[in-house]
Amino acid sequence: MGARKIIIDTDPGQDDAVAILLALASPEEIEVMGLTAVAGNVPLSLTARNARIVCELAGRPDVAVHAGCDRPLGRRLVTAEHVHGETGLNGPVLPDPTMPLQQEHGVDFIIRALREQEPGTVTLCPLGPLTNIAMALVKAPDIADRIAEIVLMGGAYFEVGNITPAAEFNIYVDPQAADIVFKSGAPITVMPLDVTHKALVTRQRNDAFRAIGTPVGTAVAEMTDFFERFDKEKYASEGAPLHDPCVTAYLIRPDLFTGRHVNVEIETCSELTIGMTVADWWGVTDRAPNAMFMGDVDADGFFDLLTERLARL
Ligand SMILES: [Ca+2]
Repeated sequence: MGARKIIIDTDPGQDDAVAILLALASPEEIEVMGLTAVAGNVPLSLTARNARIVCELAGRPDVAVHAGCDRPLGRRLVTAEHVHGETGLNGPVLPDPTMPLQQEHGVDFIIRALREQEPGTVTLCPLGPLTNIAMALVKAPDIADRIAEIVLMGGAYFEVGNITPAAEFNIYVDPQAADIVFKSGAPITVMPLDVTHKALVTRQRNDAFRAIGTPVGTAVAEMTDFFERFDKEKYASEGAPLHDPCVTAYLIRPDLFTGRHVNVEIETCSELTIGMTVADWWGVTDRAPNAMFMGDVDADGFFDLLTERLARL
């Protein structure tokens, strides 16, 4: 089996950066067709810049980076500088990117890539709010049947919310977009907080990144050091959750994750619970399953994979 063709849709974000690095370090399993930036953790001008910084850090200035949507479909943009810092990539000192941003809009790139490739061969990997993916589905409904799989980080069930008591950040920022994606009929695999809150960067795991001894290893250690300060205080946990790399790790080692194929619907109306991922984990409705909703990860296996692969860059 050849490498899976993927498009990473992203709002870097330190954990997005690690997810991208893991993908670029794994050419046997993953062929990165391009990156599309979206507004999320920080505004679009910064996420489009950060995506290029990460490609250059990986020694891959040839990767096509496209800017996508600069705001959610129907709501005011909410960002997360309080977690990720003013630039979104606070922690390491990294040079300004010199590689170009592509002229083509990220949404048009997604549509074109899905139409040009054989149906069922392109996987979308959203790591931020789902605005670009939803826009592509609205603009070109024919692509829904051509998507191999959407593997996304977002939502929560048992862990409930991290930006409001009921909602996870990516889904909360653009619940209308999430609603479109979950109703699209495309095969969906979800890495919710239930999984990512088990992928904690402990001191020992952070030391392992640093011990790689390369610019990538050092940068990843400094990135995870940075957001750890916020998360350790918030959750009183032994380390910060490394959310987005669960998506790219799944493409390499799906056996590290377990979950249930269930119905997931998005709350789009209630101001109290907007952005909540209502997952029918216990099968108490007759609503048809539309997503593989993950619930657990082999965290040691995940960090072993991450450290081994990052050392290649
Ligand atoms: Ca992200």
